[in-house]
Amino acid sequence: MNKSTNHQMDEAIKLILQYNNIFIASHINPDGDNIGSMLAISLALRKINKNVSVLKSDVLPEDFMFLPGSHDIQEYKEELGPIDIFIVVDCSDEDRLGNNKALLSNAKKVINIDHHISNTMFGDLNIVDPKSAATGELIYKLIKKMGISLDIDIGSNLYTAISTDTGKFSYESVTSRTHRIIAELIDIGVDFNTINLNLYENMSIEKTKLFIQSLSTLKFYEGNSIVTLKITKEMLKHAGAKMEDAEGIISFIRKIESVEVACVLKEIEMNNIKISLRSKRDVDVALIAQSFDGGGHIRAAGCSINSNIEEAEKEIVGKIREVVR
Ligand SMILES: [Mn+2]
Repeated sequence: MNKSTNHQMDEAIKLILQYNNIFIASHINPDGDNIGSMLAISLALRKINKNVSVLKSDVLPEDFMFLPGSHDIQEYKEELGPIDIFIVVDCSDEDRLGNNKALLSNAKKVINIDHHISNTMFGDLNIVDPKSAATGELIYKLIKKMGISLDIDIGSNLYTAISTDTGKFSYESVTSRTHRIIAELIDIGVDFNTINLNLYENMSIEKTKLFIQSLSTLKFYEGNSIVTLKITKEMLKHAGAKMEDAEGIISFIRKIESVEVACVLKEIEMNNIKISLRSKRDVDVALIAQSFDGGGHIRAAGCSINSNIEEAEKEIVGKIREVVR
């Protein structure tokens, strides 16, 4: 974290100490870093007697409902009172707040805490550090700097935030600092074994059935360096699954040894296909996604194509081929 980010954090602490009614919101399609960061800071601020409201901007995946504090997450309503400070975590731009975007203008002050390089700096204060492996690392630092003691509930949320955003501490973004934070969480007694069981060994039968069905659509191109997989509405119906159950299948097919680019096509509607892309070593999939008005990171990106799933597959494979060759 550089000097100016440090300064932003000091200013944020002053504001938090000065005001009482603090709102914290998730983003749309919330992930482990988003939910874990949000819950960790909310539990910490309650320890210093702040009036904290934790808001959801979208449906929360069931997988995270084991987290301490998760049952206090609610939808915004006016009865919650005035918004002194609105803290937004792991959210690269205002649109990711969904309906809660409107609250930005109701708040006296907005504190934006994130690690996406693409963050639009929409806050009054912006604690944005692309070098952090997870927003959870920044939340850890903020809590420590405020002198609030970590406990198992806060620690379990921080562990979840950092573990899920780093592929279980394996991505290039991980530093020795990441491991030192985790070491401290283990020292205070965070039950990482149970958390890992909840996060990673908890696949429903419906999801399992969806995986099995969708694997029959695997197709390989360019000497097995490109792989595609399709998930249709028909498959969901058959498996009794939801589209969110497709989460994780792309990292599974990227594991295939010859694969450089993995592509999953999801049929949201007949002529609305959502495409996820992952690469392993050389290909910048963000560039591929951008040519279909999508975006993302070098190793993980996405876009949409408005045609049927077969057509969409042809189009995206054509584009990937240009890059892989
Ligand atoms: Mn994150």
